[in-house]
Amino acid sequence: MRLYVTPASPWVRRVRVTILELGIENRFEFVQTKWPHSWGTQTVAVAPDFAAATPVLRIPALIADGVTLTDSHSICDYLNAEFGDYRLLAREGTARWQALAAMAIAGAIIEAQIMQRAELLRSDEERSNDFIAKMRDRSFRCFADLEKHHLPRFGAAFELAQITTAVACSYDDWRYGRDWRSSAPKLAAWYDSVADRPSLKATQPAETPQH
Ligand SMILES: N[C@@H](CCC(=O)N[C@@H](CS)C(=O)NCC(=O)O)C(=O)O
Repeated sequence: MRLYVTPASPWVRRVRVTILELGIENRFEFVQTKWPHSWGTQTVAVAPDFAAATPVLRIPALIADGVTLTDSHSICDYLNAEFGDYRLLAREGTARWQALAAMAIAGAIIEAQIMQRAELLRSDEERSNDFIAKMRDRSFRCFADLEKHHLPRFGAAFELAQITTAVACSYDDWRYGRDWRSSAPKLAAWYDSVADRPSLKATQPAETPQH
């Protein structure tokens, strides 16, 4: 399978952590993509093989046996079903819906973090501080909600809802260094307790090459 990646993307990271947690990294060719900072507002030039793989032109994108998947949700779902025997996300029932509910909140944080990033890459004249504040508020609200409604259900297994949550926490620390922990101190303690897992250590974010 071929997976298009960057080192900075939290969406890519949740897929890479999933791969490591499933122990299937040997099955992948990881293709690094490059992104000039103009990606925030413009269609940027990409390698022909990446353009051929995905009309969305976003990462992650997975070319698997007989199927191309162009977002992290479907990729994680696919890997969990095809290679994980549903151990990172229940196949059905209440456990599945609770995990999806938690993932929707953690995913909303990641989405807000990335939208904020794109906004910050705009020129000074174009940038909206209102929009940045809105994205920050959404992130912090969702961190607090994860703590209140979803953290109490986290079990011993480091499954997809926990992977997505840990990636959101880590990205905030790495990209913004802001105080989300005051909104969710118990979530912060949980994150600190999982941050040393090999799958997270091996996928620490780093700046994406621009050229
Ligand atoms: N919902 C998608 C979001 C993917 C996404 O937004 N990826 C970003 C990088 S973090 C991207 O490729 N941005 C480039 C662009 O929007 O042009 C997923 O879960 O994979």
